[in-house]
Amino acid sequence: MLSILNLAEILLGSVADKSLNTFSSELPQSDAIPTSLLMVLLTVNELRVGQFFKTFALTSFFSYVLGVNHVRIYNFQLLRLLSCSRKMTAIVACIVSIVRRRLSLSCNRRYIQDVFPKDIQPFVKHRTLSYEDFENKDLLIVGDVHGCYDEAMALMNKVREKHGENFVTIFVGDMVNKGPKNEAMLDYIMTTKNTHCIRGNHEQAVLRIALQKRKNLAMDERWAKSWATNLTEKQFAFLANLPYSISIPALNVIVVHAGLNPGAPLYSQNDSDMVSMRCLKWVGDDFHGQVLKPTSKQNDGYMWATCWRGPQHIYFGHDAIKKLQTHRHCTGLDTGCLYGGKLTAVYLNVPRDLSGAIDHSALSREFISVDANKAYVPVD
Ligand SMILES: [Mn+2]
Repeated sequence: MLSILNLAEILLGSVADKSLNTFSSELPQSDAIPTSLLMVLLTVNELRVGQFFKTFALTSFFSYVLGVNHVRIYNFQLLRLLSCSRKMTAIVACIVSIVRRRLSLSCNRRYIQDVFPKDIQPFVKHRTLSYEDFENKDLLIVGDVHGCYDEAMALMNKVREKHGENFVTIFVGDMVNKGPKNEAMLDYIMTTKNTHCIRGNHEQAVLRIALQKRKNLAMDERWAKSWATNLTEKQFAFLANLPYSISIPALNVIVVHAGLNPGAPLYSQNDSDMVSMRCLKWVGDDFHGQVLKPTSKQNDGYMWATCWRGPQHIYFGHDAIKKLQTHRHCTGLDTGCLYGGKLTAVYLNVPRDLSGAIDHSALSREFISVDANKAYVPVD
């Protein structure tokens, strides 16, 4: 009996140790192990019911007085060495978890303030285009433009020549920044009818620069002369309200800039993942053991798009290195126009029957692309 419990203890300790390693890069997803469960593991070893209740009461008291809802203990073995009695173990556990909790909260807060301050968050994170939004129209989804305005106009003309004017356009994000004609592109997406845009990591970057300028905060040298420091109120408000995703239930399609975590529903996706993820890799989680978590690095684990099993088809950009990606349930449209590649769009032909309902059996799609005029920046 004792050895099994010891084993459980060691296993729990090792899972927790892994979570310590990933702590700095991941926001805590859950507060994991509740006090009572930990205390059971801590005391049941001794198999003394009286002692168990005493220790439980002591820890609960500390937790309550100090305002900690959940107590985490990261390494039982270490705590055992540090303290000579069960009471001491409970006290040390409380102190460790309180310190960790405080650190984690302040780290979280700093992270959120630095990366996604509320001034640049949209009112609606996930938009839905209803049937009425594109009634009797087709759908065009365009890859990462990065201010390559001339190529974008060439692409739109090519689409119009082939299919006429009867379509709704969605840009997958990174419409601006890094490229040659950012202002012109921004003006185009703000003023063109039937055009929707997703937020990409570069819209996010532009907003951050603009916000730093507005608040007279210290700015990175690289960005101090950026075009983004001259955004007007209207441009700022437009970019700040770009959603992270657009869903089109009638076509079973979601458009997002970088990707979605297949393990979470849309409303609980992490903001930074949606604009920057490329891969999924296994990492230790406090409570669930090994889970797949998004990472923005190239070739770190699995390509997220190969892990997405539907049912929706996801259109995304952000990954210029991999060029056009056509997976069963995902399509990657970033073909590196900025780097001298192509600007690619997909045209979804949406036929209607006589009653006006979408005829799903006759849906078809076509990739349309134009070559970049030149390589504007080297691949980084
Ligand atoms: Mn991007």
